[in-house]
Amino acid sequence: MSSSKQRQGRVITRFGAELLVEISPEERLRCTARRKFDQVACGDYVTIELAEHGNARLIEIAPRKNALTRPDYSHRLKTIAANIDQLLIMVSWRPEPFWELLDRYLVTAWLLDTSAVIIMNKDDLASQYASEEAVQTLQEYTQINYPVIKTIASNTADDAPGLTHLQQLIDGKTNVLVGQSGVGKSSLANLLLPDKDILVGEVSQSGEGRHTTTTTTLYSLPTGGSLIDSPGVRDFVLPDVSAQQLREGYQEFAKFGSYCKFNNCTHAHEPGCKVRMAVEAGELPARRYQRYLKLLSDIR
Ligand SMILES: Nc1nc2c(ncn2[C@@H]2O[C@H](COP(=O)(O)OP(=O)(O)OP(=O)(O)O)[C@@H](O)[C@H]2O)c(=O)[nH]1
Ligand SMILES: [Mg+2]
Ligand SMILES: [Zn+2]
Repeated sequence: MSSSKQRQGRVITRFGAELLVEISPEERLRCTARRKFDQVACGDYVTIELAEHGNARLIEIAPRKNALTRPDYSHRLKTIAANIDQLLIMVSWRPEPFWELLDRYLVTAWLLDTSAVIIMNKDDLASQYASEEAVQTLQEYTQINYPVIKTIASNTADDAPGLTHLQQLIDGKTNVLVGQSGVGKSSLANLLLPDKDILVGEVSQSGEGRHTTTTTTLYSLPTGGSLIDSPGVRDFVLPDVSAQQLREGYQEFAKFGSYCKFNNCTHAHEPGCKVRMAVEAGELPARRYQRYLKLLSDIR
C-alpha cells in the first residue's frame, strides 16, 4: 500500500527545491518538491511520500490559513511563511526605527488575521540613540493598544528584560519574527531557544551583518508553539491592499471612523471626518495618522 509510505509534517525550512519536514519532534525528513509546488514555504503542512533509497518527495500542501509574502528580486510574490498566528515585528534603536515599515507590518497582520507584538530590541542603546521623538512614537503604539515589549537580545536569558512577558505572548502560537536587517531577530531567537545555535550577524562598520539570515526557518518552542526567524528586509512593500483595507488595518481608527459623515470616508480630506477630528483633538496619535496618509497616497 502506498499510503503506508506517506507521512504528514510541517515544513521547517526550504533550500530551493529541497525541504526539511518535521514529522514529529524526533523525526525530520529531507524531501524534494517539484515545480508545481513552487510556492511551498516554511510553516506549510504537507504530505510527503517516501521512495526507495531514503528519498522522499512532496505530494500535497494542505490549504493554508494565511501566508506572509514578499516580492523577490524579479518582483514576483514569494511566500515567506505560512499558517501564522502572530507577527513579532521587531525594531531597534540602532538601526534606527523605520516606523513606516512597522505600520505596514501592522496592516499586514490585520490582513492575515494574526495578532501582532511590537518588539523594541537593543534597549541597552536607548540612552545613547533614542531621540525623544522616537521614544514618544513608540509610546503611541502602547496608547493604541498594541503590546510593546522592550528587549535586550544580546543579554543572557537570566537578565533579559521583557523576556518572560514575551514568552507568555508567544506560547502555543506560530510566531514569525520580521523586521529590518540587523535589528536582532536571530539574537532574540537564540535567547528564546537556548538549545539552538542560530547564527547572528556581527555588524561591521558598514552596518551590514555578516551572518545575515538568508533562509526562513521554523523552530519549535520548548513550551509549545513555534518561532520562525526570517531574513531581514530593507523595505517591505504592502501586498496589494485597497484603500479600505489600509484604513481597516489602522485599527485605532475604527471607533471614530464609524461616525464619519460618509461611510466610505478615507479619513483624508472629507468633511465631517471623525478620525481627523480625533487626531486634531489629540485622541489619536498624529504621527501614525500622517504615516497613514502617506501610505494611502502610495497606493493611489
Ligand atoms: N547592543 C545590542 N546589540 C544587539 C542586541 N541584539 C542583537 N544585537 C546585535 O545586533 C547585530 C545583529 O543581530 P542579528 O540577530 O543578526 O540581527 P537580525 O535581525 O537577525 O539580522 P538579519 O538576519 O540580517 O535580518 C549582532 O551584532 C547582535 O549581536 C541588543 O539587544 N543590544
Ligand atoms: Mg537574522
Ligand atoms: Zn473619516
